[in-house]
Amino acid sequence: MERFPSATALLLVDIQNDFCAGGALAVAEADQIIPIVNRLIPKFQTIVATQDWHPLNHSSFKEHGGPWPPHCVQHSRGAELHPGLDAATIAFRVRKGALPERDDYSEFEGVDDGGAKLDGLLESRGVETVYVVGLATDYCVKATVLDALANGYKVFVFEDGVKAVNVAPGDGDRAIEEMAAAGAHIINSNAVLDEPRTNAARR
Ligand code: VGL
Ligand code: ZN
Repeated sequence: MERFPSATALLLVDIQNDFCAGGALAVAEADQIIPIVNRLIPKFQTIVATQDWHPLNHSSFKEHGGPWPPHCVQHSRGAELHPGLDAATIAFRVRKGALPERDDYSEFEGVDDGGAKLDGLLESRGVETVYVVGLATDYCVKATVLDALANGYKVFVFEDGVKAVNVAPGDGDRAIEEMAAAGAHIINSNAVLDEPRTNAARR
């Protein structure tokens, strides 16, 4: 099976229990991306997984004046990556949102366990192109994609590998349009996965 070169990264944005079914901030249909992401993972040599990673007193939580229910609390089960994710080949793990007073949606604000920032980690592998999947389309995916473009990366977003919160109906669709307008390529996972060969499709 052909893989992308190591200079092409797959970014798994916040695929965490709290954003999936039964989670504190469950995103509709979030679990549907898991099998798609697991089919994409073997295609990449450089995989980065990110986590929303909030302290209990985070300012984005309703009881502290923010818009969200408490979610992705540091070291909680809700903050763990979805257990269905094939996580063995993840090269870097980046966490963001750890400061109580500010809410970071972009993973470019995140750091790994050693304090290294996402941009530096990608640079260490010579990454120039990023493919993006994850949660949520209208928040962390969008902010991360716009930052990636601003930082000079070539960016692809799998439209079937992202799901939106849709606080207002259409937020997810508008986020996709915004990312495309900024220069992101919006593609379907079929574009990089081997097409299932049915008799009907082969003539
Ligand atoms: C996110 C809402 C609150 C996200 C994080 O990962 O998209 N959304 N915190
Ligand atoms: Zn959050």
